Amino acid sequence: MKDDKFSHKKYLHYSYSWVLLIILLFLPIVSCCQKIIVDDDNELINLLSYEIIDIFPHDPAAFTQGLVWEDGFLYEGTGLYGSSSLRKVELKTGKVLQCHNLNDDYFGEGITIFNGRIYQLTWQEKTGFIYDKETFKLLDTFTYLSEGWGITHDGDNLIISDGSSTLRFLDPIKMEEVKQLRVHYKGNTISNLNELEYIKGKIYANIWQTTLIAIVDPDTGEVVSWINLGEILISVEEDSCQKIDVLNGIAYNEGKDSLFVTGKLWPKIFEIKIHN
Ligand SMILES: [Ca+2]
Repeated sequence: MKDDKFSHKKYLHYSYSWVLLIILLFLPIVSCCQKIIVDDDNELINLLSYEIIDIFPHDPAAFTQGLVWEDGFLYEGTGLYGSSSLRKVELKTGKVLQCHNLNDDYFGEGITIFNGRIYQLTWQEKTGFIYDKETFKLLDTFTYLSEGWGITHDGDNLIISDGSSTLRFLDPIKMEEVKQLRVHYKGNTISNLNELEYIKGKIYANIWQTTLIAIVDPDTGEVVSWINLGEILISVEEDSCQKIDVLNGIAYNEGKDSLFVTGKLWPKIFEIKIHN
């Protein structure tokens, strides 16, 4: 159905955006479906602080689903039926240097770059695409049983999220599942895991419909610390002339040990430095 262009995800956002904003302002530790343990001061335990070190333009029409930084360029996967794409983007200008549009039947999701190839998931089509990183030529496809949300890799395996609390590790050659990891925090299951980034031995995950990034131990599934980007979301809401969607997109800049973060339909990308 063409009505699917405004997907379930997007419909939910616009229906509840004001409610969510209030929740995020006053109860930053509560997401729509799960409670995250706080201490006596109502603060998240193991919450890391950060500073914004730079701000760059971002295509406000890009429904960001995947973000990677490599060789001085951003690579971005965008979603929505009819608007899904794979892009190579110039950081300082936001200019799209290279673009591959997906067929209208596919809702693009996360991307990762592994061994010179770009892997891109789709939401409910259970189909992944593998491209040559330089040419964006489609090299192969693969299938998986779950929905596709976020993807990254640890140098050995691809790591995929599907909106649940489970991360799936796939052998990048056979494309077979080799491990599942249930993400939890102080005994509580953490679901809605979305865009991913593997950074220095930990898995960073956007938690859909919140301003939180969970930092996950890949061996135990325990969330070892959190980042709350609520202040960034509020600043973008105040500055943007159009409706924006949720925070989504983490890319690691190894050269500066910094993160690029953005969101769906956000006009800006923020470079932040985490204080460990
Ligand atoms: Ca990423």
